[in-house]
Amino acid sequence: MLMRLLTALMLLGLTTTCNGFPPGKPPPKPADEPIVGEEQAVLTDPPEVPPAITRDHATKVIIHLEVKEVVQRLADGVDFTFWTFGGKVPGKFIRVRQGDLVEFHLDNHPDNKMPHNIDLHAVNGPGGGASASLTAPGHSSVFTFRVLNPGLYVYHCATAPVAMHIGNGMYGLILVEPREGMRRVKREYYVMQGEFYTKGSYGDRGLQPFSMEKAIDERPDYVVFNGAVGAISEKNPLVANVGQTVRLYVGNGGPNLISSFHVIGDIFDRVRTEAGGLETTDVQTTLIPAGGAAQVELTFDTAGTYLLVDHAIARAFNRGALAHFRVYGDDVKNVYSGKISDEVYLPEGTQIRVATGNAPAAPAATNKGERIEAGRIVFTTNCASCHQLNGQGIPNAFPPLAESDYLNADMKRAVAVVSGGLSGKIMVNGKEYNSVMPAWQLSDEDIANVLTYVSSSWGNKGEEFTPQFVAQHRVAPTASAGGH
Ligand code: HEC
Ligand SMILES: [Cu+2]
Repeated sequence: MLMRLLTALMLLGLTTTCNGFPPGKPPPKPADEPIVGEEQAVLTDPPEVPPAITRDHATKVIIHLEVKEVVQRLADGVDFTFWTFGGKVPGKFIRVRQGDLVEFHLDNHPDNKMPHNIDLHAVNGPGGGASASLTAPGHSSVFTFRVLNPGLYVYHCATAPVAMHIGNGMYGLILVEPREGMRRVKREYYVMQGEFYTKGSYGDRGLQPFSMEKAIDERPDYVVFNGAVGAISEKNPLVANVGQTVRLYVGNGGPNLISSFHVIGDIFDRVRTEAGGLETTDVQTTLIPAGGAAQVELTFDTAGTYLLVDHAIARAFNRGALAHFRVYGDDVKNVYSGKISDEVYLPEGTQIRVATGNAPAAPAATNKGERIEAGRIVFTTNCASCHQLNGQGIPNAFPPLAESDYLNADMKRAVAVVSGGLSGKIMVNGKEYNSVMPAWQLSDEDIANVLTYVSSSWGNKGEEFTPQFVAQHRVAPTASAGGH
């Protein structure tokens, strides 16, 4: 009986551990494991992750990480001076094995203006490396540490003012594989949230300086994944096939906000909460503290585009915390049918909803340039949620205002649409829309400004609408607003 059990165990490969330690003896403590050989770490930019570790022994891992201060895109038309670990935000992904001895070189590029350092949460030792690595521009510091705990750890700059260094993008992740290895999955990605505080508000163009005041007040203008609005966009999504298991290494650099990390349209099969040793299952939204991480695994069950968001939802739809995940393969209809039918639902007597709130009295525009500038603000606050900041609308739901033949054909009708609302079938650029646009309680001035802005943007005709013109052609909001 005992022999049979032993043979069965041997067949299963359970009598030799996969971490290379002989059976029958407790393995050495990670700090006491013999170091065999040395190697240069493979570091990757987001969203890539270095290859899994196949070694069954500890080694000396040499890491060179270069700090670079670079001007890069934060959003369309918006640049920012990022301080980076390796040229991108977040910084290079580092992957080591528990028991390894890391020889860390922090190189501060001579063109940089600031001293920097690094605090790795994977370090056991005061400051996590911070004081040992404080480095002036044009210098390089070296320190070593022994990797004792497995897990996924944030690293960040800890030079004063810390909120400024982290707030300029100085963070990344280091993965410590446990000695017994990790479950292999088909795909792995590196995603890290962080927020940005700029002098101007969301979308204000040009090179935006960092705002220390907003950082201290925790009032970010941008909350993004991988360093920019749209870093993981529809054009540049994460990808997988239906049925493949995907592991996401998700970090939150902060500096201040916590993330309610969620994937719209899928459930995390497994989550290592706070990237610790505890694995939990069937999670919808996982909380990632500032300076923390989570390791999530999911399998998409039907094809399509899924969205990664911070479910503190204004951040996703108004501040940039949105990423695209494209899943290829079959539409599995018994899992998800997709839209079966769509009709407008307007019960008898329903009025088109009128947006409430009094339009604030702003100083009147005195020329077309001022009108466009004022109209841009009216647009961002009242129209962009449906027609989108770039005027492209949303297919099948909100028509485009960009190069809109409907808009350009008739100025009076445009005034009627915005003042009185619109419902029923319309054709815009050859596509049919059959929906409802609410009437807007906006002043003549605001309607004139927003229509002048729209007309002067995205390839439209460039007409100027005056408040007098709006006053002549505005209509009262009614349910039949679409009839003119
Ligand atoms: C709640 C979503 C929503 C908001 C917000 C919104 N619209 Fe619309 N808009 C629509 C829909 C839906 C239609 C199409 C209605 C239909 O199918 O009859 C539309 C149609 C239009 C059209 C005519 C079609 C075209 O593409 O040219 C214009 C012009 C327009 N909107 C301008 C605006 C302006 C300006 C604002 C801001 C003051 C605004 N909309 C805010 C949903 C919205
Ligand atoms: Cu720094």
